[in-house]
Amino acid sequence: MTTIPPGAAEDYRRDRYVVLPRLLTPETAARLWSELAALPARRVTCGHEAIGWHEQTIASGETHALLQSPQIQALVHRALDLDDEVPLRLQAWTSIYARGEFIDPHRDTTGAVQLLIALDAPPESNGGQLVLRPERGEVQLTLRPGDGVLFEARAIEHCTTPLRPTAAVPEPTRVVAVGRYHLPTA
Ligand SMILES: O=C(O)CCC(=O)C(=O)O
Ligand SMILES: [Fe+2]
Repeated sequence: MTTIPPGAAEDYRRDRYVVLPRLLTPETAARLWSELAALPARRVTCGHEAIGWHEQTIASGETHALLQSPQIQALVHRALDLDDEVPLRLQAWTSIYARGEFIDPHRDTTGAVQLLIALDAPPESNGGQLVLRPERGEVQLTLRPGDGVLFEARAIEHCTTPLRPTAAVPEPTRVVAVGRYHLPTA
């Protein structure tokens, strides 16, 4: 179901992130979101009402299976330079942003690596870009539904830009599925 470009793991090892355009088709992304949409969501805020979003835990189903698929597991193993036998523990959720919402600059505190897949995204003019600040420079990503990013979220500072209304899309929504892979604890 996934299309991973050759060299993705090597790119990750060099840059601590790699963009995976069309990891899923837009149709698959839309289908996964339509299945997840009914899950219970909890509101998360970081000190300010706009710095907030809704989160859903993904514990089973097609998106969970996708994040644990042999193709994705193999990518994570190669990216992290791990033997195939090393078990990875998956923690998965969606983040859902509405008009005005964003996540401010941070590094995540746990997990060896994160795979983020856009499931729903408004037109570029509505914002919602993912900004990565690796060691050098800054990367602004406008992820379309189905696009993925594998990144070392504990090392790379990242944030999103606020979703802003436009005449065409006054109530923009952005949804990402996130898989966080944990190494076994000793
Ligand atoms: O929504 C995004 O693109 C980033 C989400 C994120 O960084 C997080 O939930 O920790
Ligand atoms: Fe994060």
